[in-house]
Parts: sequence; structure tokens; C-alpha cells
Amino acid sequence: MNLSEIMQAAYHKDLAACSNAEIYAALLTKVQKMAEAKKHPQSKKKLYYISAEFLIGKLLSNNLINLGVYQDVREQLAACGKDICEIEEVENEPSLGNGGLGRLAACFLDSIATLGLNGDGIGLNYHFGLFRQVFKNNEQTTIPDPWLTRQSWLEKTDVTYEVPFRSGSVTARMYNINVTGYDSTTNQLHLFDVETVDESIVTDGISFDKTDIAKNLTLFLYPDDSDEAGRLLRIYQQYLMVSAGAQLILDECTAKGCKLTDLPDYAVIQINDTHPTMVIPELIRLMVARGVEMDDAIEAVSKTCAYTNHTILAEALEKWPLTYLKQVVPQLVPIIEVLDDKVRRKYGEEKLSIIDKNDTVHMAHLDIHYCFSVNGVASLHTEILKEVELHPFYEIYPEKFNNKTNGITFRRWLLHCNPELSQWITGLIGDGYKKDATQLEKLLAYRKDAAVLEQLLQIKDGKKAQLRQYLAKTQGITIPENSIFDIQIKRLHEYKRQQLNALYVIQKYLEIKAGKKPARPITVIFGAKAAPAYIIAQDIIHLILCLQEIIRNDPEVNPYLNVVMVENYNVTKAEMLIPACDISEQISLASKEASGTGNMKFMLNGAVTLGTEDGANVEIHQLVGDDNIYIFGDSSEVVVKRYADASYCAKDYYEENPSIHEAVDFITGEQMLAVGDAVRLERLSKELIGKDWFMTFPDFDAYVKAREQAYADYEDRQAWAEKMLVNIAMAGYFSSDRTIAEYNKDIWKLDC
Ligand code: 26Q
Repeated sequence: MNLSEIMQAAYHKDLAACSNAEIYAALLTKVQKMAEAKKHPQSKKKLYYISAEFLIGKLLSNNLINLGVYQDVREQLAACGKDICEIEEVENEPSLGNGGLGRLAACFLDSIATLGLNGDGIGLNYHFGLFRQVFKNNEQTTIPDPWLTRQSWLEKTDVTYEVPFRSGSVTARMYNINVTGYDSTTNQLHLFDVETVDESIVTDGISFDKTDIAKNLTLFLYPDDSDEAGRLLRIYQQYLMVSAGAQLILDECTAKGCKLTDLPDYAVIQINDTHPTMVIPELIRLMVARGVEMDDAIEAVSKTCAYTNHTILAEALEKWPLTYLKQVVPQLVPIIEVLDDKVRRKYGEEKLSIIDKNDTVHMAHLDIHYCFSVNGVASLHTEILKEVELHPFYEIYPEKFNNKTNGITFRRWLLHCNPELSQWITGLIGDGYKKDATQLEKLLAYRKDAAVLEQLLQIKDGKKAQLRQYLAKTQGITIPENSIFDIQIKRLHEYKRQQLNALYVIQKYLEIKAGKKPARPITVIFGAKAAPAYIIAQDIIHLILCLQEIIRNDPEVNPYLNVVMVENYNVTKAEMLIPACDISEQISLASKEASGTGNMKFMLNGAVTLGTEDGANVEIHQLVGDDNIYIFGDSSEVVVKRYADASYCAKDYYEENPSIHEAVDFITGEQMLAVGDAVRLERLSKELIGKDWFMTFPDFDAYVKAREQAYADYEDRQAWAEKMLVNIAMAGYFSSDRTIAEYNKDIWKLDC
């Protein structure tokens, strides 16, 4: 591509004279044309990946890489004194997801296109996506995050569908985003929206009138499972997505000559967690309305839909009172009753029912009975589903259950975010790994090569320097040179245990105050958003921000220890943080994190994991071996048993373990109260001593020991670099190309 010509045609100016915004706009238009030219041909069978969240991140660089022109564009810009990174800054990040599940959907779309599969995404076009986080007085505040600009990757289509609610029908319009494959064809992400949505009804922060459905349907992404408010609105959103999606699917199939009862030959629908579950009764409803017998419709839909479970937390499993459904989508209720009735007649067991005796609808149960596949997202997670959480279902449908360990796209999480590392790898083993990630194992040949290991350390230092500069510029933070970067970035949730990390920080702070200085400065970085209604999560953010302030103002401590809480953590920030990380904190309570995908991104970028045997950490451990990971804490068996026999008493640990006692007391001590809010800090301390539901205390000593060991080992630079190299070399398994190839082989069965 010739950028100068493009800019001349668009603005009648030399490239050098164009603003970053002008260059971005022209590149966007050009990239869209290039992507269109590579559209996937419509073959008979198609995958529809339906999800309430697609956390796609910025698209310019990603698309330039996938279309094979990134390097060329970067060089042409550089020749005119322009930096591609500054052009990227013009783009807003679409925050159309909460966290892991939404980001996974985005990685999957990239891999589906890259593998040349016929598969599109279906979701919602939230106007504000997830809230923007701003820290004030050491607390999280939330403001809307508009991402739509006049010119964007989103393209309006002529396709509309009527979506019938009890309160009246709305018109859903389809918008499309091109999904470019790496050196491959282009698929689509279809996002539905309603034109009556009115951004001006947002009043203070992110509050708005939740009852005016036509005006607020796609205004915001529902902020996570912990937000009790707006539950009805969530049902409205879900139904908008599934009804429009189902109509699109049936239209596309019938256009290809499909008889409705042959639907499974033309479509496979992957249901991303329970959020799109209503697509099952909705498809049945639409088919019956088009003349198909109810039983035939049920059979065809069951052979078309597959369900992915992403959570073991009972409180995150969606259950809706039947009265809510009657209020919003009464037309689905008789269908769900038929589905429940069939199950009850066949199995007769209350625990397997869809509608329970309290008239609550269990969405996951509906999925399991009426999908042909049920998968977990990491091997431990799938085992727990089979043996514990969903055991009664596994007994009746063993053949449906399967594991698909999550993956990440290496285009974004290596080639784009760490070009230095990626070029270095190419120099050593060629670029075959870009299409076949298992080739990264060839790096193992260099594990004892001192010169190669030294280069790897230098690349890491370079990325750390970039992050230091970025944090200085964006948050006014100075990080000591030469420090170790210890990073925990993920949604704030008690089970992920940011509070355990914070307790370590307190202990280290007290140690330094007592005169015991670490060998090298430690920088502990957090990034996390908390659902606005999740009070304890807000309290934990408050704790971390207070620690940050205390330490920053303590010259006795800050040469050795610093805490940084990155504001408004999102995909773009992750792309800066992950390549700069030394130690990746993956410290969820064993059995609670379904998989995690941040753990894979860190590993791929040469960070060493400090983690529990949970989620995909188990598989990382198996791949890299004991010497290249720091594993600590109670096993999932111990944890599951401790919950079952209710034997855990946090207070005993608090009373008997002086380190825990001292660290917890610090939370409500004088220094904290001087910078923090007494109500928040006391509530948090009480929660820990009186409950500690996610069992931080039993793992505390083991955590401290493992972390100290990691810091000590870090001092042998060559040995550490070898650990980094082994992690990168073994990360190939976690390419989402592998995951998607498995989905296709076992579930979707599309032609390649
Ligand atoms: C539930 C009920 C009502 C309203 C909202 C929700 C809700 C919303 C979002 C429930 C769950 C989510 C998000 C879940 C999620 O992100 N799960 C993560 O999925 C990743 C991809 O599989 C895993 O790696 C993580 O372990 C898992 O936590």
C-alpha cells in the first residue's frame, strides 16, 4: 500500500502534513476495503458464536498485522517522522466485555477467521460498553465510556428484525465489524442495536432510568454478575440478542435452501455461557411459527446448539424467576415449560429440572438438556464440572461433556504487543511459529545458551522501560529502575484473591519498616475493575489504593517497595503491562478459576507464574515443569472438602498465626485510617476475620514462601532467563488456533 497516495487522494496533502487523526481515518477506510476483499465464501454449514460480550480491543494494528501490511505501514510512517503507536492512540477501545469470557470470544473470532472457518459472531452493540474507572479519594468511581465515533469499524447494515417484548416490539438493526484472519479470510461480528436508544438519559455517572426500555436497551454492558440492579434489563438485552440472532440464522439457512428441520446441517450455534441461552426456546418458537412440529423443532435445535460453561461459582450461574420471564418475554414461557416437562417425565428428579419448585429457571440446566455438547474451559474445570458441580447431569449425558482448554491469539498477545520478542524469536527459529505455535518449542535448543538468554533479558528490560515511561506519563508514577515487576491484572473478585496479594504487600512493608530490606526493589502492579454493586470488591480496591498512597509517601520504604494500581484497566493497558512482567500472579483459590487466560498471555511473554493449582495453571505447570513455575497453596480437593464439611474458621488462623494477625490488623490501623475510609476498611477486616470465604489465610504462609523463593531465584539472572525461555517455548499449546481446531474437530465439524 502507498500511504502517500492514499493521503493525497483523501486530503490532498503530503503524508507528513497530515494529522494523526487524518492518518487513522484514511487507514481505517483502506483496511476496511482490504478486509472486504477477503470475505469468506458462504459454504453450506456455518458456525454462529453467540455471546453477550466481545472484548475485541483496538482494531487498527490487529487488522494491519492480519492483512500482512503492518510492517510496511509502520515503515512508511516512520519515513515521514510518524510513529504508528501515536496513530493507534486515536482509536477508542470498544469495551464490549467484562473480562475473560468476552476477551476469549474475541480471541476465538480471530482464530476462527485465521483457520479459514465459516463462522460469525453474534452479540450486542453496547453504546457505552463497560464503565470507565476513575480513582478519587482512594476509591473507584465510574463514568460512561463512549467508544463510538462517526467513523468506526462498525458498519451499519440494512438488515433489521422485529423483536417482540410483552411491552411492545422493538426493531433490532444489525451492524457488522469485519474480523480479519491472519493471512486468511474475513468473517463478521454481527452486533445488534436499537435506534431508539438515547444516550442523553444517562444522568449522574453511569446511572439511568432502567424502566425506559426502548431508550436504554443497548446503552450499557451489564457490569458483571454481582450487580443486582437492572436484572430485568439484562433479560431484555439477552432476548434482543437471541431473537435477532435466531432470525438471522434462520434467514441465512433458508436462503441456502435449508429445510428448517435440517438446521443442524447448516448451522452450529456455540452458546457462550448461559447469557444467550434463550436462543434455544426462541429458535423453537420461530420454527413452530413457521410450521414445524414442536417435537421436530426441539430435536433440530438440540442438534444445532452447543454450550460452554465458564464458571464454577454457584452465585454466578444464571437463574431467573419465571415471573421475570413472564414480564419480559411471555411467549417463551410455554416453550420453557414444555422443555422442563419433558425432562421431568424422563428423569423425574428435582435436581435435574429446568424450572425448580420455587419457579426459578436454571439456564445452565436448559443448556445441558437441550445442547448436544457441554464443555468446560480447562482440564481441571471440566473435571470439577463432571465430578462435582454438574455430576448428576454427567451421569445421564456422559457423551455430551468435553474439555476445550482456552487459548489466546498470538497475533495480539505476541506479534502486536511485543514485536521485539517476536522478532527475536523469528531470528532464532524462523517464523513458522506464527501459524503453528507448537514450533515455539524449538526455542528449547537455546536454554543453556548464555548469549541468547542475555538477549532475552534485554528485551524484557526494554519492555519494562517502556512501561515505566508510560506509567510516568499517564499516571505520574515513578518506578525505581532495576525493580522486579510483579503483576496481578484481572477483574476484582474475592475468589481471585487480590486481597491475598495485598496482605503480602502489608507484610513486606512492615518488614522493611523493621529494617529488613529486599535484595532489589519490588514493584507490585494491580489493575482491576470492580462491579459497582460489589461492595467488598470496592473495599479491596480501596485497600490497595491506600497502600499505594502510604508507600508512595514513605521515603523509608519506597526505594524498596512500590504499589501501583493502574487506572481503568482494559485490553490496551494489558498490552502494555503483560510484556513488561516478571512475575505473573495467578493466585485464585484452587477450584474457583475456570481457566484464566491472562496466565497464558504472561507466560507467552516470558513472565514466570506464581500461582495455585487452579484453572489452566495446572496445565501450565504440567508443560513447564516444577522448576519453571511457583506453585503454592491447598489443592482443589482440599478446598472442595473444606467447603463440604464447613470446617474452615478464619478466626482461628487470625488468632494463631502472628503474621496474618499483624497484616490484618494493619488494615484498620492508624496509618490506614489516616488515608482511608473507616467504614470500608473495618468492613473488609471484619469480612476477612469473620468469614474469609475464599480462604486466603490457609494459603498465606505458603504464598509468602513461594513469592520469596521467586524473588530470590530472580537474582540468578541466567537461571531466571532460562525459566522465561522455557515458558515462552511451551506456550504454543495455549494458542487459540489449537483451541479452535479442537472445537471444530469435536463439535462444529465445519469444512476447513
Ligand atoms: C451472571 C448472572 C447475571 C448477570 C451477569 C452474569 C455474568 C456476567 C459475566 C456471569 C459471568 C460473567 C463473566 C464470566 C467470565 O468472564 N468468566 C471467565 O471466563 C474465562 C474464559 O473462559 C475464564 O478464563 C475465567 O476463568 C472465567 O472466570
